[in-house]
Amino acid sequence: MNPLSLITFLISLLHVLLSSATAAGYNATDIILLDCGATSNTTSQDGRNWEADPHSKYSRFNNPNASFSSDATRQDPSVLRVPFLSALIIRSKFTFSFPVFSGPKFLRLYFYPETYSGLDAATFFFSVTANHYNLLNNFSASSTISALGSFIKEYVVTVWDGQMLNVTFTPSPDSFAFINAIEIVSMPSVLYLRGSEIPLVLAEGGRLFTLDNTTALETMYRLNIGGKRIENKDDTGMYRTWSQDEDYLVASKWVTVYNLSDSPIKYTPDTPEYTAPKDVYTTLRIMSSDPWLNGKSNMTWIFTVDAEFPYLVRLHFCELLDSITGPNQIVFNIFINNQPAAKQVDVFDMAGDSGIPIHKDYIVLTGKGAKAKELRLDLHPDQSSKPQYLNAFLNGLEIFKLNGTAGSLAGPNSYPVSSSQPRELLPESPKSHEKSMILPIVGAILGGFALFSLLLSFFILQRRKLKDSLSFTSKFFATRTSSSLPSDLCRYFSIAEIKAATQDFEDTFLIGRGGFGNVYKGIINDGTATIAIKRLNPSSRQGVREFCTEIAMLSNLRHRHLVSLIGYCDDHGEMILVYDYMARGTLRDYLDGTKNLSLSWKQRLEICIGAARGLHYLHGEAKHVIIHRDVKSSNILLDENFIAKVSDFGLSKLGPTTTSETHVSTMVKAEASQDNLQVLHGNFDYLR
Ligand SMILES: *[C@@H]1O[C@H](CO)[C@@H](O)[C@H](O)[C@H]1NC(C)=O
Ligand SMILES: *[C@@H]1O[C@H](CO)[C@@H](O)[C@H](O)[C@H]1NC(C)=O
Ligand SMILES: *[C@@H]1O[C@H](CO)[C@@H](O)[C@H](O)[C@H]1NC(C)=O
Ligand SMILES: *[C@@H]1O[C@H](CO)[C@@H](O)[C@H](O)[C@H]1NC(C)=O
Ligand SMILES: *[C@@H]1O[C@H](CO)[C@@H](O)[C@H](O)[C@H]1NC(C)=O
Ligand SMILES: *[C@@H]1O[C@H](CO)[C@@H](O)[C@H](O)[C@H]1NC(C)=O
Ligand SMILES: *[C@@H]1O[C@H](CO)[C@@H](O)[C@H](O)[C@H]1NC(C)=O
Ligand SMILES: *[C@@H]1O[C@H](CO)[C@@H](O)[C@H](O)[C@H]1NC(C)=O
Ligand SMILES: *[C@H]1O[C@H](CO)[C@@H](O)[C@H](O)[C@H]1NC(C)=O
Repeated sequence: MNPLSLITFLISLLHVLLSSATAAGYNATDIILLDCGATSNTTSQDGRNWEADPHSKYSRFNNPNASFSSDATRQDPSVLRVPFLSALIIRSKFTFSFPVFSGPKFLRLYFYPETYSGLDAATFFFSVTANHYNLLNNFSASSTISALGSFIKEYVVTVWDGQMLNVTFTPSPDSFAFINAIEIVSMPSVLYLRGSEIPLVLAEGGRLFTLDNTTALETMYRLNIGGKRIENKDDTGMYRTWSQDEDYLVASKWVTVYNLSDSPIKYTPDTPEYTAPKDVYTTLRIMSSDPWLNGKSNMTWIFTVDAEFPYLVRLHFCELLDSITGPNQIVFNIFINNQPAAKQVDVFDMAGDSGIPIHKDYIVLTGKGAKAKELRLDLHPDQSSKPQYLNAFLNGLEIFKLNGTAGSLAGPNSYPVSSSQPRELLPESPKSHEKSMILPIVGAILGGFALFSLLLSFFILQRRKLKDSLSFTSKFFATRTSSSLPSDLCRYFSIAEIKAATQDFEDTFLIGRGGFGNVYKGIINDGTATIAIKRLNPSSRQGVREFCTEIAMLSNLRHRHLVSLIGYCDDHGEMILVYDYMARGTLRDYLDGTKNLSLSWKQRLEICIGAARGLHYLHGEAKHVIIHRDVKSSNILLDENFIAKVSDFGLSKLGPTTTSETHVSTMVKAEASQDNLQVLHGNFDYLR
């Protein structure tokens, strides 16, 4: 080892040592973990100790008859026992008073709506306040989509000098309140509520909004864009959770770049180490390699929010790509709810170097009406500044709801729980008398197994390998010539490759047969990737049209709940489609008992919601609404984690270009039951 490399080695060792010593980034002054209803202290899976409160340290001023402890009657194995098993059931107004230092705090409320001592939490309605902020009003914990299991609501509330943090639960008349656990963690006072002026995104533009510590926040979304989920213990000391962004991304054809994890992150006084964990900055989502395509497209995320509240949108950026070494290489515009939020954003230029994280805050006001329930973020390359690459990227995102002028953060319950509205929400399903919004879909999908399956099933896929996306990225930064269509979206396979993958269509590789041909499992990339190969029967005239439809439709679609088309082959008169392999096969196999394994109700519900999300994506893409026309259980495939993927687009039609023309002919396939299909093809807005 020569002296220079020894020095480099020592410096990097020092760097590793220093960064692990300050890995937490922030040391909380207050951490209170209260496992409500528990009789003894407990430890959760993340290694934290939860305090039981049998002697009412925090709640001694309440009437002892106001509450009682109870364990959930049944607990789903996917729900953590600590702190979700036990709950405090509250009969009348009940206050916890937490002694904390002054300053902003994260207040996290843990809920698991189940049956407690014979009382079904689905029937509970209650309100929650924290000091003078109204957090929840006549809230039903079962009405949120996350009520499929347990969930956590996170708030930011500032406690003033000499105050306690009082959290009060008030049951609605003739009802109960409940709470499974309460977590309080302090945060740096300048993290979110800096008292600074933040650009207000408005049609007129130019106005500023002062966000200070008199306002309380509710966390709506916190995403590690293009990266993996970051668990609370891997946060910077504040126990925030960062989720993946796939479910909110509109066209997921954009590239994910990750494993830039060797690059050092240079934190600054403006973006100190506690702002976000390193993983947020080392992963990102970036547009395609094709400048022509990028110039015509937006990279878009859509979020469901409550109308009539202001929102704080924080975008995290960090330039780490090797090819970006100066300003004016990637410059883009940011739109929020179709209004320009920032023009000519050049991350390298703003940060001053690569590897320096920055974040940008915006305030958006939402008005009334259905449209206001959506918060839409668009990134679009800026052509006017003539950057070197026409591209845009994002590393992380946080969205908070701000309290209204009256100090309330309480929105309506997400689902109408009464029976008065389903008709309105499902205009195409006049025969539906179901009271719940979820039951019709369950019914439709379960009912789907009565339909006979004509089409083929094809199975699990392995996500395309990391190295593919990285080599692809370096490829597109290396060449700047624009091609007509991105070949990366749909790979061309030669018949020789297909034959190699299936040992010349050997029977042992056969995984399905159908009217249009056979489906084989195939192995490619030196045995590192498994694919599903659908070989259409060349004699089928119908097949030619469906072959083309499927390529045209699917090559442009990427969504967590749609089967991805990897490529095709039309060599030597063959018509072959190549998909991700779905390890668990079709939903139908589970419903009709072909597979000796039955799905839990939770899995069924998640599959229904997944399939609905996939269909919603098809229906919701503004430019080309796609009507599947053949939704049935044999066209819903399951990956190894039982994530539902809608498949088989051979019969799909492009719908109207605007959502206002709702009455296109969407004639469904012959044998299909009109009712089921209409329920599934109805308006899925409420599921988002
Ligand atoms: C947090 O506490 C640890 C141990 O007490 C200390 O080593 C570290 O420097 C502290 N970090 C910050 C950001 O204050
Ligand atoms: C439970 O935890 C609290 C706070 O950590 C502690 O004060 C108390 O002594 C513990 N109780 C038992 C029984 O260990
Ligand atoms: C609690 O309930 C019991 C029995 O119902 C009653 O005797 C008692 O007075 C109540 N205590 C209070 C403080 O209301
Ligand atoms: C609230 O913000 C003001 C101004 O930024 C600051 O002086 C004050 O200390 C903050 N109060 C608390 C309790 O954090
Ligand atoms: C709470 O919501 C339920 C269901 O929507 C409704 O029946 C009840 O009247 C509401 N209660 C109050 C106090 O608003
Ligand atoms: C919190 O509750 C305590 C006692 O229950 C009361 O003395 C105090 O004034 C309350 N503080 C606030 C900010 O409401
Ligand atoms: C990108 O988004 C903006 C704002 O939402 C919109 O005005 C523009 O038409 C979009 N561009 C494309 C190519 O979709
Ligand atoms: C939030 O509520 C507080 C107290 O009611 C109020 O002073 C503040 O202006 C509100 N914030 C916003 C953004 O309206
Ligand atoms: C990225 O690479 C590092 C080593 O360079 C490895 O430890 C880590 O697991 C990789 N991360 C991912 C997401 O593959």
